[in-house]
Amino acid sequence: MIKNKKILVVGAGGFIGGHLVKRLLENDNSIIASDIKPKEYWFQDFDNAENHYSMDMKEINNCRKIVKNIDYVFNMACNMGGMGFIENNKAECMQSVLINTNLLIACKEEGIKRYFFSSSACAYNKSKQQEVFIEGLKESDAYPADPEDGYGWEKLFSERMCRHFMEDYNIEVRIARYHNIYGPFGTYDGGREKAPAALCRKVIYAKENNENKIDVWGDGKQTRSFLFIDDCIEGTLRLFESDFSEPVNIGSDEQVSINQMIDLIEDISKIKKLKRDYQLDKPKGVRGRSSNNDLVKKVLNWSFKIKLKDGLKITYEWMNSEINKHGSNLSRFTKS
Ligand code: GKE
Repeated sequence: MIKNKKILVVGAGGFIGGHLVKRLLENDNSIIASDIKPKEYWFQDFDNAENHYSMDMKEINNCRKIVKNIDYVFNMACNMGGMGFIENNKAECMQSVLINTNLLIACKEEGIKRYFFSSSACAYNKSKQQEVFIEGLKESDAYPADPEDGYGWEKLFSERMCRHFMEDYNIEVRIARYHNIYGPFGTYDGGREKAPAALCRKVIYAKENNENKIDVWGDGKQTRSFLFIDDCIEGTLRLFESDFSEPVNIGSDEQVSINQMIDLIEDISKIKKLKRDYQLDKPKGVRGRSSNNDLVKKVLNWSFKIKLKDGLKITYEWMNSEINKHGSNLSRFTKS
């Protein structure tokens, strides 16, 4: 794994960015960490990194200021959230294109050797995700282009921007298409939370308040695969060190319906079976999605390890202790 390098992590105050900084610090790297969020909203904040709070990388001057004497850059920053956020904030999501573009320009000017871009399964063509159980999405399924409106278009466009900076200016790029990453230090309330955290939260509240039902968006039959954060970081670092510069899935191929995931969470919480109030008017996204991991196995000789039930248990226990600490107040993980 990368050692003794000077690395810039943009979006370091976010969920994946925070875990990445932790791991890179453990490997004796020197970390410059930046995020648009003020200090109090960083999910994780390490004293032994050089932290830049409230720094907006949509401003090219901020990119130019911070991309100095750096070996590698990880762009983990974008305005994002679960379906509830991305379906209702398309213009906001698309503006993240400025972060990637300005960072790449600054990297080109400074002669940065290698650059990582965090893309998403939302880049895949929607027509391949219309059935409940689908074959896992292969990297080639992003084209012909018809990604998720707003957020997915930004990701697909930015992937191509990376590719052309590599072709024209020799910046080595690495691009991961993440498939619904979850785990401790993720957003679980406030509107940006994704399904694993949202449903753990609902079950925790039902248990604490002796309620017998929860709200579920959609009919519960829609499917996804979810990747635990530790696998995400491992895959990210392996990809970064590989010589593969095309987009690669970093995801799980353990495809489950939302109903099956709720069953797992109920088992973890030891609550009796809850009634499910299916809300068909809520944001649902694609009907079925999973990751095909043939390419990642081939180019990295690696695939995810942590089963959904084990990752959910860790996540549930972490959230339970956070909710006990904060009560019904919104957590600090709610700010963009
Ligand atoms: N967020 C949320 N909250 N989703 C719920 C809930 C709930 O309380 N109840 C059921 N769902 C359903 C949603 O309607 C959707 O069909 C499914 O769970 C997954 O929702 P999600 O986790 O919010 O987001 P998606 O997997 O559809 O999309 C996410 O994909 C990632 C990449 O795979 C995106 O929002 C991005 O976070 C990311 O790109």
